[in-house]
Amino acid sequence: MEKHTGTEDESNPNARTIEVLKQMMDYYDRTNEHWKTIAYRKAIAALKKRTRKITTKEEALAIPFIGSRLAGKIEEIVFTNRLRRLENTNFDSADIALQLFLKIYGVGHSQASLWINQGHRTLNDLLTKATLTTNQKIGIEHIDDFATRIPRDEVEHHGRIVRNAIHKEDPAIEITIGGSCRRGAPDSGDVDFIITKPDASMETLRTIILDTVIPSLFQHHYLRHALASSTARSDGSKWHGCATLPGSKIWHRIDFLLVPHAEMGAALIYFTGNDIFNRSIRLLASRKGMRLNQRGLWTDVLRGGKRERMTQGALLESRDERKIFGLLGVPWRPPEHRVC
Ligand code: DCT
Ligand code: MG
Repeated sequence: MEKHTGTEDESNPNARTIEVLKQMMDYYDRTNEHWKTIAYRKAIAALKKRTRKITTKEEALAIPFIGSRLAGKIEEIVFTNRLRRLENTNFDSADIALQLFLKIYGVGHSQASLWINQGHRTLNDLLTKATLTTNQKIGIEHIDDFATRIPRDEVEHHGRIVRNAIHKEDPAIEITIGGSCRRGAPDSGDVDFIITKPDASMETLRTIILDTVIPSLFQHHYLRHALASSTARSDGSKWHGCATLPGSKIWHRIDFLLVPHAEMGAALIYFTGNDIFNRSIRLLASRKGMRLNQRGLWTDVLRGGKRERMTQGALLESRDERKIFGLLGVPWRPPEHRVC
């Protein structure tokens, strides 16, 4: 839980090795080679901590989490400035297509691999030969839009539009932009709206947002398409869609996350991220015999013989972000320092 702002440390003597290993890790991640991905992630984390350049296989082998094959690759990178295994993947047309298909909104490994196995290699193949859902078509047609980062001033413009529309219906509703924007990023991939209302039931909040605000934002041609929504949970809801700013043709992804006011602390931690920070703070909670999720920090998780969870545990805190840090025994970390 060290402070981290996510800026790459170019002064790290192993920066080039780490850069190449990351590309190799991304390849294994795409091809679903789970254990190799984990091995590379651990090796990269270990190398980042070194203050001296690791040049030989022997030196690499002395580092925890680095096995013989990976150590050989580190030596290869240092001596040749390249990695043959990585270059081979770049010539693999199926891998290139897989990388492309994984960029389509909502498309995961199983769908992308299915298309590859059916012989598709380009977006045009998909549009002309594959059977697509409406969302997949939208994802393909707007693949460049969704990949376009949203500058911070535009994120704020989205914020004003949504805030005005909501406050016209109910000024007591509170709106926070979470995700990368809350972490202070200069641009964002999407806009994550966290929406809550003190002293109101989720049913009330849902009715206002889903039945009134969203239809009105469609009418004003701000919202363009609904991608996904889940309203089944009695304790929260999400709505994912696309929106355009006035005068712009670029479709951006926006999410509305409806959160009970009593759970705002835990929800803020989760929806602020980043994803790696979330993973590490959850791991910390579980090491301390607690459990953190987007609804709260829990304790007394009773486990059975196979470590399966037998009870939910008792709620320790959910309303206050700072109290959750306190209960975990770590200093409060401002959102800007949650970039891992
Ligand atoms: N999140 C997470 N694990 C994931 C995905 C998301 O914990 N696998 C959490 C952390 C961030 C938050 O949800 C919003 O997710 P994104 O919008 O995907 O990420 P972001 O950090 O806002 O980055 P971006 O600028 O790309 O939107
Ligand atoms: Mg985001």
